[in-house]
Amino acid sequence: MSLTRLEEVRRAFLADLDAAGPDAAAIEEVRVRYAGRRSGVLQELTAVLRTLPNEEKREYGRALNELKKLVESKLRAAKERASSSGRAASRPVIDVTLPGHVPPRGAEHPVHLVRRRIESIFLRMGYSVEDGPEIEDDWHNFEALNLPPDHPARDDQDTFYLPGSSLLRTHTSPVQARVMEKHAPPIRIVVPGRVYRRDSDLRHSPMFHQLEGLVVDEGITFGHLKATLEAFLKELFHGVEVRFRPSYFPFTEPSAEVDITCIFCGGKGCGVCSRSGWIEILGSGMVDPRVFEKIGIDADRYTGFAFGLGLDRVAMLLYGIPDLRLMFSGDQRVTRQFA
Ligand code: 2U9
Repeated sequence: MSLTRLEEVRRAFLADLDAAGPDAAAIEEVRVRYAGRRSGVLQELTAVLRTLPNEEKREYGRALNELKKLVESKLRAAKERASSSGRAASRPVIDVTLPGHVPPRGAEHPVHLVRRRIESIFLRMGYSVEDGPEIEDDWHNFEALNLPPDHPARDDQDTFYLPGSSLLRTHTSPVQARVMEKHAPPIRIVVPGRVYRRDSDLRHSPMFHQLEGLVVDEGITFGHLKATLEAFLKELFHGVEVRFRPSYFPFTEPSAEVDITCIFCGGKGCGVCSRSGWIEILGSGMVDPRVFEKIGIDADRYTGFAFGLGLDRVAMLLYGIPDLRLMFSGDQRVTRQFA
């Protein structure tokens, strides 16, 4: 009889709790009705225990305890559900019809623009574009390029040395050395990339961009160098005149610096060209046979020419950017103009 009562209460409790749903107040009402300390149903059922004959007490007591545990755990679970759905209800509603934030449109950096212009000229001449590591070893950055250990370009002042025996490349030339190690001639490549030197003032940035070129084949002459660089410069800077001046680089012999007529005054002389009418634009030369020997290319069979230019300087000239620092400022008033 009393056990039937427990079963009835169990069913009623489950039904009431079900009816309360996720409503926290309704769940609390159910708790008070069943588990309330003063007049809860479970309290009543506990009072019944004392009135039972001894032989019924054990079984009733065990069943009552089970019912209490059930009520407790079901109430706890219901309350947890209510509080988490309450949090969901208080979350801000997202209005998907509101206009979104339009991100500002980016622009290609002037250095990237000139890099691509120059690459496209050389791609049409049958060159390919190569790149390589910015962290280099002494051999590829210096030794292979005929830069003896006491050469000033190897000074601590110029090179960023890294822990161990590595360094930040001071030019893109080690990439050409690596290409020659891997591929037999004919080679026709241009190599753009970031390079690093311990130099920082109005005209120098510790990181700047170079583009170098290398041609190696049988029968390559200084005539090929001149014709190639003249064609290249006349296409990049429309209508300029080009002149070659003797110079020196450790990795080329003979070497030449190449000037164009000033693109601001047409050669008459102005502030940009220091009244000379000419602007120095690249360095070049015939690959020194000692470089070929170091890398293991037959210097009796092959000759080649190489050249290099600073992309940052070309970008400043082509786009009339007056200050090197503007190039790396990330200032959108500069970059926006290239959108
Ligand atoms: C190999 C052989 C020869 C690369 C060369 C120059 C001349 C040169 C500078 C111009 C301005 C770099 O940006 S700059 O500072 N470069 O004048 N570079 S010939 O000659 C090489 C390279 C690799 C194996």
